[in-house]
Amino acid sequence: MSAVPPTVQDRPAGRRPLLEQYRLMLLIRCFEEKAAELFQEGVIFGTAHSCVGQEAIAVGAAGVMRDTDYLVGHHRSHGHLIAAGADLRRMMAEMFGKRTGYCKGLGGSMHIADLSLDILGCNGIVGAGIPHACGAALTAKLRGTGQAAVAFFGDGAAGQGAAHEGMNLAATWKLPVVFVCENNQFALSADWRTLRAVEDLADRAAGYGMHGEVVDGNDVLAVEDAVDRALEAARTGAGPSFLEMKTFRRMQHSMRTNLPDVRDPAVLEEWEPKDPLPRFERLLRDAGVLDDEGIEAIRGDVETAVAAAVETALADEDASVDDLLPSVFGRHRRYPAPPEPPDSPERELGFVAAIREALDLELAADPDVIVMGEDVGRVGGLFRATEGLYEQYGSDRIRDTPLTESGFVGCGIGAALTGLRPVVELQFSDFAGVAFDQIMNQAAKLRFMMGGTPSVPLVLRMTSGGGLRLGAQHSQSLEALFAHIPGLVVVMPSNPFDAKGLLAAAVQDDNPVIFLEQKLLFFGDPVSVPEERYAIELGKARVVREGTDVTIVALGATVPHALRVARELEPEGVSIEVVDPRTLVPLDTETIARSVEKTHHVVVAHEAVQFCGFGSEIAAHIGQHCFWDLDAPVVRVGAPFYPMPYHKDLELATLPGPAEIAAAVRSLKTA
Ligand SMILES: Cc1ncc(C[n+]2csc(CCOP(=O)(O)OP(=O)(O)O)c2C)c(N)n1
Ligand SMILES: [Mg+2]
Repeated sequence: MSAVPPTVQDRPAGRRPLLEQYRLMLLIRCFEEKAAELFQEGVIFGTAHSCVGQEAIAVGAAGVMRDTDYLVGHHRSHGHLIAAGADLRRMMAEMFGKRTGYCKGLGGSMHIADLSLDILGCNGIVGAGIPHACGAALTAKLRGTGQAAVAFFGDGAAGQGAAHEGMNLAATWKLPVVFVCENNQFALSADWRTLRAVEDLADRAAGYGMHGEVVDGNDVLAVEDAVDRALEAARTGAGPSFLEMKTFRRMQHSMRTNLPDVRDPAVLEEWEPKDPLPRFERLLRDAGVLDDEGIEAIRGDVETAVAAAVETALADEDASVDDLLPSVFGRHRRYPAPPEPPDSPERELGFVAAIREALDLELAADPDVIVMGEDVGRVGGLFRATEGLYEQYGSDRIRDTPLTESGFVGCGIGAALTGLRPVVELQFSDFAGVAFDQIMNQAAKLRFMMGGTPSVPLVLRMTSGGGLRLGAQHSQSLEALFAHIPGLVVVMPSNPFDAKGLLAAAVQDDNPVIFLEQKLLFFGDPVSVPEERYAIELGKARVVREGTDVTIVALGATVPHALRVARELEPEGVSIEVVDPRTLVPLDTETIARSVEKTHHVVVAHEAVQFCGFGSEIAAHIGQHCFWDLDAPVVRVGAPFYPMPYHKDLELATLPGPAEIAAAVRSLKTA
């Protein structure tokens, strides 16, 4: 499996000069030793992971990557960053928690990124960056830029679902990615020999249908050679490669050094003499390229560089609270009021048709918009929301994915980070569970962890709620779960007109948007929808019906129920105002408060389980901020606290409908 690496003499021309490679390896070593020292002194805190012993991989790979190739790191990535040209001072500053740090002190060692150098970020979730590299490679492939992506990860990470999903996706789509597995023998305390059944991790490549190779990761020339060949294959359309770099972690797992080192002493003994730095030094001496004097000069040079980085970073301003909230979301766009819907039955659309029209118009308007998901292509989506788009825009932009929610959501994130606007469909919001790390820890947090710099213009469309007798794993309304995570915009339209305009805004927004399409609305009457492209500003509620006695704040599929209740109770002399928040994050509390000020009575209704549902947040907000406007406690209407049952009657009894909302209104008026 492993190729014969070139010697110093037959090393191909055009590679980074040998002395520069040596200098970079020494620079990384010096940086890491200084960082470990500062950690022990309490100047660096939290956690940081030393790559001492693994420098040849970072330097060898970066040496043959183009400046424009994408780099995705992991938790042990200082070496990758330095080899790719990251600024030492900004790296140190980040670890010191300074505002001048790469992430303004909001991310720390594990999240350093430099998008200007095409370094897409590192990761505190083992294996999670792998699908991002696939997404970046997808951007490169679709744009035909000739760029490739290199993903670094450990032997432990190679076992993660995201790793398998990403690699399968990359191989299936022949994406230009190189997967560099740094097998440093251990995953925290676990010896890699106890974590796999194959001989070498690279053997797994065959299972993905890609080239696999074992590489001596402590030989910088071997690394250069293998990565160069893999990059060439990636660029020429041969698809990804899996390179298993055998290496060794010389330091403890983390700079905290708070755990006993349980590694087998025999392994340490075997690997210590293979330290890549003295090994390269010997090679260069033997080749007559380096001598004592040269070594001293280079050592002095890197020590000065690291000392200068530390000194300047230490004097920098500390991280600031002013950067916290502005780093969570990119600013939402403003839009003029949408056009009036025409008074013509020919322009009436149902919910799904409105979604389809929005997608069509956004795809037509912006070549960066792509649609991905299971069965979104020729079959047109499980609920037909993408029908006809494959025929119109082709398989590059309307992409059927393997069954790999974590893989394709992560791929969407990588594509979004690199300039595309992916609209990813999850057939059911329940399936978000399979992709939850990518949603919760990646899409939602990347911008914040990177100091508020990147935008992640990703839309995750998913059907939500019950009504189709699909049982407990296909019928949940999980909006409260998403709304609880800072960094996610959560949109929940209640009618075709809003669905079209809100989806357009979601696609054009620079933030990750969870777009919830409630199934019960698919069966509602068609309504008049303007033909042209329009967008509805995110964070603006709508007063769907004006009234004076009771406000019903209704979400999604309960809006039509609330309207029905309003009509039915009118003859009894109850005037009901219906407010549809439309977006839960950001939440338009002003419109809600204005309505409460008028009616003094509030019912909050949604299809989701009432306990800890989003209605609790609305009720709490009203209780706290509109208390003196209330004449009675806020009443919540939601589903009981059990999963959705299958039987028709039981499902009906579980879903809150007009009867429950009407009862809640009556309870207020009789209170
Ligand atoms: C999903 C996840 N599980 C567990 C951890 C805790 N953890 C951090 S690093 C690590 C070991 C990773 O091993 P490997 O991928 O081989 O990388 P190495 O640390 O050896 O460089 C573990 C278990 C984590 N950060 N993320
Ligand atoms: Mg490891």
